[in-house]
Amino acid sequence: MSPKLRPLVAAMLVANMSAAFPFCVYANDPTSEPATPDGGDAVVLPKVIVEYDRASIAPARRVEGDTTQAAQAATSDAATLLDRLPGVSINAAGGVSGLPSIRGLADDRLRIRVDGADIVASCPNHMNPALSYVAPSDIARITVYPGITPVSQGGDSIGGSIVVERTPPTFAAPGEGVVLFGEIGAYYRSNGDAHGANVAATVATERFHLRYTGSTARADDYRAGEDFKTYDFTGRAGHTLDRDEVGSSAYVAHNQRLGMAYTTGDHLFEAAFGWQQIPEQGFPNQRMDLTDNRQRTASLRYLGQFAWGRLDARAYREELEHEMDFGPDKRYWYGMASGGANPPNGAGAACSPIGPNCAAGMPMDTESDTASLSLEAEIALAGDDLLRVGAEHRRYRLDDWWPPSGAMMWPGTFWNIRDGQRDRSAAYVEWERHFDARWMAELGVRYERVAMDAGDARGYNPTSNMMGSYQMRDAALFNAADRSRSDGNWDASAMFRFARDERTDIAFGIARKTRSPGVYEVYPWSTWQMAALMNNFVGDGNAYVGNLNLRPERAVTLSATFDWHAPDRRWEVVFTPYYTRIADYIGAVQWDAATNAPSAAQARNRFVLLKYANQSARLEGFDLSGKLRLGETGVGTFGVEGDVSWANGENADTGDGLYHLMPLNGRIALTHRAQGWDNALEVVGVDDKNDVSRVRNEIETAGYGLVNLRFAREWSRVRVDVGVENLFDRFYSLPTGGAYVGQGTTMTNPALPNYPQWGTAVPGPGRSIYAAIKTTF
Ligand SMILES: [Cu+2]
Repeated sequence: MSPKLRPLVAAMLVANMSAAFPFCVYANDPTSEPATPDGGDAVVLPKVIVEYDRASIAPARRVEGDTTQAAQAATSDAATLLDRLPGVSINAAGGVSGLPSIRGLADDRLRIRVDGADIVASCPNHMNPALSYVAPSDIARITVYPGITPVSQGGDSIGGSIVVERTPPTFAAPGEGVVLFGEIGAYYRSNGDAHGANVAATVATERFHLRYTGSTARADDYRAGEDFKTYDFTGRAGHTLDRDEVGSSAYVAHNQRLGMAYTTGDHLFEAAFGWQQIPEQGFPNQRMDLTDNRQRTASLRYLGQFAWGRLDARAYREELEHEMDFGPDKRYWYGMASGGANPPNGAGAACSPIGPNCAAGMPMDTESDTASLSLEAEIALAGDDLLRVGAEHRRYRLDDWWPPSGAMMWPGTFWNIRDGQRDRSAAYVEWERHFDARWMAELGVRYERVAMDAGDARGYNPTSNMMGSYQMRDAALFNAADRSRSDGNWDASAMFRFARDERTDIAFGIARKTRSPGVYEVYPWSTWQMAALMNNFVGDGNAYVGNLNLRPERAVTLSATFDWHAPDRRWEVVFTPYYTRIADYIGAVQWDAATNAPSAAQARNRFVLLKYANQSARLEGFDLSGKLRLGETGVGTFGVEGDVSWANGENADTGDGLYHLMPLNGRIALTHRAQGWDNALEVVGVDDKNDVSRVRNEIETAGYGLVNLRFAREWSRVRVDVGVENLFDRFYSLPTGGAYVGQGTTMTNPALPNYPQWGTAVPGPGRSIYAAIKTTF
């Protein structure tokens, strides 16, 4: 890293790159020599990339290098790579679709980009969030801006930003001719019998670069540390689950990508095509499972260096087809002909033909089409000062419909969102000012226009309110309402950094950030419990109805980061307190479908119907992290590192807790590095969770401690990772994993003796032994 740009905090998580992994050479050390694979073919990064490391006065955190390598062995979910960052936790969902949460704010409240492209989930359950589209093995670096975010990295979000970068293009060194290199990896994890493989191959000359990456991942249901339920049935004849088996947690995922690049002097042109397919992904905390997800992407980029500064232009196109239905652990046949509400042994019998008395599953289809353009110029000013100006446009179209399958889902198609639109146009200016050697500032302002619309709604049966579905009433109200909306949102941020002396850095700032509601918060129109249960992207098992009158959320965040360290970073302690106030926070109120008004009485300890509503909220907390090199011995270098995160949130209107907040938690690891070895013994501790969202009947969870062991050994061409997660097979409930609805009669809230019933949290995985091997060529 250049001294000027050295991130305040990032250094603590950045491990040294290994020369054996040419893919891990990054732009952030312009003084380093390009790595040489053992084949002797020199490969270099394009000059324009090497010199391009975005200045960040904000205390950004990075995950890259060995840290990424070790985590890749233990997970198939890219979100999990962030789990070790202080203040970041993962809201568990499907096996490759976890949702990162930064200081209690998650999902659409964060801006998440993969190679410059904004990706949002196109599914009423947000089953396909941004990080579900990138395999852990394909990630070179993740930068997280917690809390206060530079306006160039933020926009249409109130929490932090996550920037995921794949490996940048590499070229042959002058005179090397054509070089060919790559890597092959495979892994196995015992819990859930998870296994997968990945390959990357690059052909490059001095000017051209072609790289293919492919990966595949597959897992069965995972097991908790002990039994966590008292029933075995799944709703399917002849199929039961063990009581420690977490239903609907299996998955299969495939990713492929072809990238091309051409470089000449100070210019780089890139084009890439991506194919992702998830033919199966279960969700233990959703009533549906993913039965197919196909994403195709195309992207173009130009990066150029000029006398005046730098220009970065990108274009992106994404087409997505997403399908859901009940997976193998959930009841599929419904209706009187299948055995009705309480069939023998809880198993719905196959019936035919589909019609008023026989339903075959409940297909739900979503299609979206995204096109975006972005342009950023970084202009060098006097001294080291920089001015960044940028413009972005993103066009998003979405259809969400549920074909008829019988019983109440009959006779026509249910249109959940038809012709949905959400378009963003933004412009920003950011000034990076270097006052002197010790003081720096970054000041920015951003304007963003978010325009939304949706066409007419339609129930399965648009001429009936049968059996309390209110389909006719709700659709008529929705179709008579003005559904187009446009928000003009202003963001501003001011950050300062002060290098007090060689042992103390301080960063502090204030940011105002705005987020317009997403299509799934505004347009789902049906108060029918069954339909609303399907519109849930938080995994709490409740039923949600959209609100056409939602205003954008506006957050003001204050935070400071104190970084005390030895001049050589032999030890460091980093402490970040923060405070966020959110006006028009999008919360929810319990809703009475019969009167179509807020419920008069609050229901407790069961699944409920909720409608999104603007409220206000505040969040405060701190992240504390530290590390210490204990000493060099004959058998290697020992160190200790750890972090503690605490957050407290409150709905300022109702006094209720905020949903999905992690309780006090921390981890401490004893690390050992020796020639070729990189090992760690890690202890994770999480406190009881009893500060919950009562309006959602969020489940309280007990505190727990876990022990993990990791060993990595690296030779010139081979790296082996082995380890044990949850060494003592401890049982625990995930504090932000939502409600367990992974098996049984999930389409409705069934009466006993049927399941699932309210009150069981999704458990975390029991012991898993894993091994991964990678070889480069
Ligand atoms: Cu879905």
